[in-house]
Amino acid sequence: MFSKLSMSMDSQYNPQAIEIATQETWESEGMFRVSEDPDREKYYCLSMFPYPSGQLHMGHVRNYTLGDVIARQQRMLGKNVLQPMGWDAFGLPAENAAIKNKVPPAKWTRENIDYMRCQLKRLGFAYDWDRELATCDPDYYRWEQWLFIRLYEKGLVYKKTAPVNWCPNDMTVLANEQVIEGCCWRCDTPVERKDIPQWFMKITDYIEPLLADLDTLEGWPEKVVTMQRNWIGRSEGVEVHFPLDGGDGVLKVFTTRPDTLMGVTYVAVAPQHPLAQKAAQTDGQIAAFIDECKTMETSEAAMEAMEKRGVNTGLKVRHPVTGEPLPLWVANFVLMAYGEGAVMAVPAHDQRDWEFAHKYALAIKVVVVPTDTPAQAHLVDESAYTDKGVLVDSGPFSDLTSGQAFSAVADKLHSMGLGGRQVNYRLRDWGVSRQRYWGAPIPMIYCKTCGTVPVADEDLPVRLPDDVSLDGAQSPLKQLDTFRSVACPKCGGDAERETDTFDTFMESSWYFARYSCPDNDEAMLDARAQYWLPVDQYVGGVEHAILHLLYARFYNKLLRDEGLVVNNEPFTKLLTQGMVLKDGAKMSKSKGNTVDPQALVDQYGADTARLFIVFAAPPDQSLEWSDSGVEGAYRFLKKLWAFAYQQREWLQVFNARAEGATDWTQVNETQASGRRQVYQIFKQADFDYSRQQFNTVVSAAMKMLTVLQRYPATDSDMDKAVVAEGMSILLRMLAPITPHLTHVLWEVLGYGAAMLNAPWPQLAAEALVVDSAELVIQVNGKVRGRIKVPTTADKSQVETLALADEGAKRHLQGLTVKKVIVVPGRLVSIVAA
Ligand code: ANZ
Ligand code: ZN
Repeated sequence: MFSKLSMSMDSQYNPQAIEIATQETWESEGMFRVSEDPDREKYYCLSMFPYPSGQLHMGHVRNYTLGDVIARQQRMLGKNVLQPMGWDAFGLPAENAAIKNKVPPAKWTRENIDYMRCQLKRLGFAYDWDRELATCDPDYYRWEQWLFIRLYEKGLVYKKTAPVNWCPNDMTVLANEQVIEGCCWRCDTPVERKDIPQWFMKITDYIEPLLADLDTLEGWPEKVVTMQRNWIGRSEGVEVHFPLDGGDGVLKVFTTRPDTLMGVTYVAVAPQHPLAQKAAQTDGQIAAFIDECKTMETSEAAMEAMEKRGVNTGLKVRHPVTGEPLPLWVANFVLMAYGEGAVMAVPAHDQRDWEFAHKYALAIKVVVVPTDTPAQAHLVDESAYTDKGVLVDSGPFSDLTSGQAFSAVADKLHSMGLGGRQVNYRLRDWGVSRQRYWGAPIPMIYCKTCGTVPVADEDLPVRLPDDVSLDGAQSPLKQLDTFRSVACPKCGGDAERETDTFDTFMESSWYFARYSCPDNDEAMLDARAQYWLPVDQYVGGVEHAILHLLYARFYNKLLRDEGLVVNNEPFTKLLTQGMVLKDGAKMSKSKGNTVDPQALVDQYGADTARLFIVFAAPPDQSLEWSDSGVEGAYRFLKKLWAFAYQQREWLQVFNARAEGATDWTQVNETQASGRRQVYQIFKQADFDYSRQQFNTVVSAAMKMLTVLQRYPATDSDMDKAVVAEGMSILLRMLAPITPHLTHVLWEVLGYGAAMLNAPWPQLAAEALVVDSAELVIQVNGKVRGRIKVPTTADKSQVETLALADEGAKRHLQGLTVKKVIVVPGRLVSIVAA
């Protein structure tokens, strides 16, 4: 293979020169281009694609270095490796930049992509750039629009009203990031909740498979699986219907503690509950309370911490078993979005209900007592008794355990037609409408005659107009008549386009699949997807452990059910890399503790940057930035270069010799020992690669260089063979981490033209065999001699040999041996007095 590098070698390590030359070779030869090869095992390694914010930060460099190390090693292991890269290009920062700098989001984004692509190339990542995609490409998002229409036809997407953050001054919807401490980021007006119609994806239809398949994700960190499980939040409980007093209908509540049913003393509904809304129409106090709740934060943490407050509606419901009337309250701690938006309150056994009852002087009735100490019923004076136990004062359910009562109450309610068993999930359907400009248009049309009509397939993509000016308040699409006005695909009459755009999680949920066939203009995916998917290794930040990964898993199942992929899960293995810290804090612009990767590469080169990042911490742990660590990485590479330079002449000749393979049975002891050390180190490094603990691979490489430096080649061919072989293992071991330097050394030292395709070293088992071991002899704790013993020798043989050693004998003169301790393979310790 032709190479720009000649066989001559600079005495100095010059990273800039060799890295750029190497990158040009890779690029001109298209070495990272891959295609499907059914005869080879495929390996798809994917790192989470970046948002094109302007420049790479250190977190990106870490993420992409780890992915690249994995991809390159898999290639050396003989696999057909796909490693693509692209851009998560839609989103709010482009709009903000557009407002600030008066550049259209499309232009800003494209320029950032061009710059960041150069940065990635300079770091030497082995990407197949032919597959690059940006999610703002109409060729990309058209397929998302296409799929959305298929899902609409299947009933898997629907429209309903849902709350958004609303700025009453700017008259616009705000993204969560635009709400700063409850106020609008532009004008500081307090933000309100407003209900508007929005599109939803029925992720809840897939909730059970999304849960069940978590068990198949053996290659995922346990903590991520747990986070997903908690996010889905399955709970088994009972739905209870409380008939409304003096009216028809029932109030439905969801409870996980039906055993406490006989202890209910009031019921409470969320401020947005229809019953609360109805009561507010005739009662100003209730209306005012509901109004106050509008500006309340809805995060779980905020709910937990806030003061529990409410108002009595004056309405009553009937207890389903006793028929007793119970007051109906509106309370700020009841969430509209969970269960039925209503709770049966059991102040004796639920702490929130207990606090609320104390505050408003509501009745507290104990119905569960501890199984072992049933007399301790009074303990609800201090707080609620929330554990399970035995039922008391519970009519037909008295004396049952909580477990037995669960079934008995569920069955009883079921037989009365007033409820029954129910499973509830925390996970809601996925709202995908965003009232923003820089996103993929939602392909729907509203016609006065035909209602909601999807855009016809032949009219896809619905392109986002990019000649817009952003004034900062509303999305320009809302006023852009050329975009909005459209003929109805059904009747041809005047109609209007949907002006909302998709949540950007829509694009990032399926890019992994599109990389298999990014050039297909006829279909979303094709047979190539079946070859490459699932992704064998996904690498990214743990901050995406919940939403992105859940949506991508959901999308994968949608694609499967559309017949586009066959796998159930998108990512076989997941590596979540730790954060990059400086002075103990996460690197961030706001803290002013960032290190610019570009400056690092300019000063030391990409290999040093990569080596430091890999060496400084295990991949899943946080990494503390250290300038001296970077220096150390650079020094090591210089040392390796210098050693290679010293040995280059004989290595070139030796590697070019015609004799063929070395006959390793002819090694002498010194040579065997050198070779053994090399392989011992490699064995550990190889294992560390397999468990992705790359930091210790680097320490192994450092150790191996030290070993090779101790075995300088002489005129003996066998001496040379040991060093030449060791060097070839060392270079290959380092190749995935520092690909440029190893590429050059591999070639100039005469090992071959393309390190990229060099085979991964094989463990030579015979090299590890130890025939005899050298033991240290200590007399009363001091080293007095050394002996060679066969590895097969037993303890008493070793003892005899040690006591016969000249050095030991000299120091034992006149003493009596009291004890001999043998540490196999290491030492014999003689205690004498
Ligand atoms: C009565 C009860 C008695 C409850 C008791 C708990 C202890 P998980 O496990 O998260 O599913 N709940 C139900 N809907 C609610 C809503 N919309 N907003 C706030 N709280 C709601 O929680 C289920 C429990 O959370 C339910 O069980 C209900 O309180 C409350 F000793 O019902 B429980
Ligand atoms: Zn129409």
